[in-house]
Amino acid sequence: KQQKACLLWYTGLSGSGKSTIANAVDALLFANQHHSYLLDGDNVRHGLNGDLGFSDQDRVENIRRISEVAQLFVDAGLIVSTAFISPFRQDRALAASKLSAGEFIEVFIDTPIEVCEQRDPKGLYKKARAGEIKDFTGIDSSYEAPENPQIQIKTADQSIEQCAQQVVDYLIEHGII
Ligand code: GGZ
Repeated sequence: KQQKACLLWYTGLSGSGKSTIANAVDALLFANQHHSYLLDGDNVRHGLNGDLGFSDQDRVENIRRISEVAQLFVDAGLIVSTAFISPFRQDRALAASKLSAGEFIEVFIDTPIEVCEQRDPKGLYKKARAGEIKDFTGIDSSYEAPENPQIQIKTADQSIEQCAQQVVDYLIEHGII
C-alpha cells in the first residue's frame, strides 16, 4: 500500500494516553495494510534502554537512542510511532532535526496532570506524592509542553477512537497515507 515514511512523535505526561492512542493508530494503519512500527516503554525501556533510569541525564539519553532507532525505521520506509514522555523540548527538537520537513510529526497528548493523576492506572502518581518515587514527571521533574505540535489531542473529552482518528485524518490530509 502506498505510504510515505514518517515519524509520529507522541509526547505527554505519564497516564496521558500516549501508548493507548499510539496503539490504536497503529491498529488502524495495520488494518489498512500500511507498514508501521511502534516504539514504546514496553519494547525499549526494558531492552535497549534497560540501563537507564529517570534522572534528567538518563531521560536525555533515552530519547537520544529512541530518536536514532526511529530514524532507522523511517529510513526503512515505515510509519514509525514513538510513545515516550520525552519531557524536554531540546531533545524532541534533536529528533526532529534528523528528519526532513514533513517527516517529523509531533503529537502532543494534551491531558492535564489532574486528569492523569485521577486516572493513575499504575498508582505511580500516588507513590510519587508519597515520596516513594523521586523525579516523577509533573511532580518533581519537569515537563516542557510542545509550543507548536503538528497534532494536539485533548483526551479528557474524547474517546480513544476519536483521538486515534484525529491522527489518521492528519496522515490522510498530508498525503502520508
Ligand atoms: C515518569 C516514570 C517514572 C518517573 C517510572 N517519571 O505511565 P507509565 O509509567 O507507563 O509511563 C511512565 C514511563 C516513562 O518512561 P519514558 O521512557 O516515557 O520517560 S522519558 O521519556 O521521560 O524518558 C511511567 C514510568 O515510566 N515511570 N518512573 N520518575 N515516569
